[in-house]
Amino acid sequence: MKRIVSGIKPTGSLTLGNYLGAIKQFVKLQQKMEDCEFFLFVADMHAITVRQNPAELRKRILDIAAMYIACGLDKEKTVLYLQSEIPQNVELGYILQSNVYMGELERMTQFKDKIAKQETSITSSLFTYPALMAADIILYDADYVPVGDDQKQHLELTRTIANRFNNYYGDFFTVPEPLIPEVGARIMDLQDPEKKMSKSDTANPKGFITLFDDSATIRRKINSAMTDSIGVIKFDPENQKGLANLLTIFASITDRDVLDIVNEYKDSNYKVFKEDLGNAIVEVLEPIQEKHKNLIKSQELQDILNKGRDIASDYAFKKMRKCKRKVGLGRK
Ligand code: ATP
Ligand code: LTN
Repeated sequence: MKRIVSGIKPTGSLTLGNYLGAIKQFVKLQQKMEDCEFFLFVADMHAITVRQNPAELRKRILDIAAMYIACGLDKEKTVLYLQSEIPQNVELGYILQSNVYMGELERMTQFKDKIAKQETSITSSLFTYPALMAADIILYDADYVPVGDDQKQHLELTRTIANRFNNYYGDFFTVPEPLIPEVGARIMDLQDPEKKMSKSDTANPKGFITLFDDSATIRRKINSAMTDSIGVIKFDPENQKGLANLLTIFASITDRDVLDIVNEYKDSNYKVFKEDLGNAIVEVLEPIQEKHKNLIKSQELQDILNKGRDIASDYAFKKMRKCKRKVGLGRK
């Protein structure tokens, strides 16, 4: 049986970008690939690579866990867990740090972008982040890793690290394949379509829609999304970046073809188009929010996380015991 592994960091409220680029893909894959096992986790260890308020972090961890289920993942078929509850993730992360080079980590664009924004107080864990991410994946012998476009480079490095380990110590880890959606892999900021919609970018809340925004807020943010003065509805990511992003969101959230939507609105105007898009988003998010509200305080969610932790832990424990033996650590 093939295994699919992916995670999301609790660094802020989940955005529409996280939903369309990642969670919605998980749900689709689960429906399509029936013979696959799904290991999905909340990457809480990754969140503390930048300062987090402990109470807020704990709340967001559960928010994300509940959101996975509220968005339609099948709780029976999903092994759902918190990264920090499986100590072997960090243990393997350390071994992989010893199998990745400074030069490789320095080339990571996510790291370069984050230091460009943050300027001071860069933690060493932010730098070594890709080694822990590689561990999250190869510890469970993932065959596939569904992620948004921004994670492509990290996945390539994961493959490099896994191959390097296998070449030196003998075949041991499965080398994973990324799965990047055709539409929705890179949702852009609503106010600045040059940059990715990001949940930790709290400076401009009008730039992103969170999965917790109420209907009025969603409609307002879509209505004020940046477009252009051309005024014609067509898909032109070169010259109409903002509109192209909105068309992508529309296509992805409704599972329609971009060109089909362009055709429907080609004689219409931005105002009508935005109103319909706002409604389409609300229609999808409202029931998700309702489910999330019921789950968040439930024993059911705790039970799902306990079960997920036990299954993941069992696999991780066995794999790590063998891994240490391969590397020559310990006494036997
Ligand atoms: P941060 O802003 O803290 O860096 P993030 O939202 O970019 O967070 P994650 O929470 O780690 O990053 O992302 C979880 C998943 O969502 C990943 O698979 C990532 O590729 C995907 N994702 C994040 N932002 C977008 C986006 N704007 N468009 C499409 N997919 C996205
Ligand atoms: N690095 C990712 C989140 C992440 C992840 C993973 C994704 C951590 N570990 C393992 C897939 C598989 C991010 O920043 N978006």
